[in-house]
Amino acid sequence: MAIPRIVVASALAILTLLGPTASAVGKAKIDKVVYNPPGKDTGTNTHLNEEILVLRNNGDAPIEIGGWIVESNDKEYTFATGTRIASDSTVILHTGRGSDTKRHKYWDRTNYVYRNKTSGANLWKASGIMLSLHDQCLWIVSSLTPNDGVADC
Ligand SMILES: [Ca+2]
Repeated sequence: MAIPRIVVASALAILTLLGPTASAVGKAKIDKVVYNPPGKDTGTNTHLNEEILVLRNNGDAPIEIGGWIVESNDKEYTFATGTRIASDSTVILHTGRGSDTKRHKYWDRTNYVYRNKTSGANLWKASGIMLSLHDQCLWIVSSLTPNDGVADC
């Protein structure tokens, strides 16, 4: 059991160093990543779209996320100009192809993004041309930790 605890401690240390310390109010954060949806990785568009990353805004005002980037496993998705997370709501990024709505965005990929092994996803905030690491979601997969393919962050 020692190794996973060390990894968790390191991950928390990284979050402490890099993550904002403000409360969740008014902050867009990664709420959940379904990095390994149930069933075999068949690569169908339906299954690709079950691989999701959920951004949550717990605040009382909408948050503009146009230009913000989700990055994982050397792959990047940039939210279109004008994208916003409504107050007390979520925006769900699906890996596969689809037509964007206010709450559901589609990466339009033909293969998976998130590793089914220990990995993570980063959310980069855009301020003009500057990008800063805004939030991070890490997941640990080992024979010692139960794994349902979902990272609650
Ligand atoms: Ca995956």
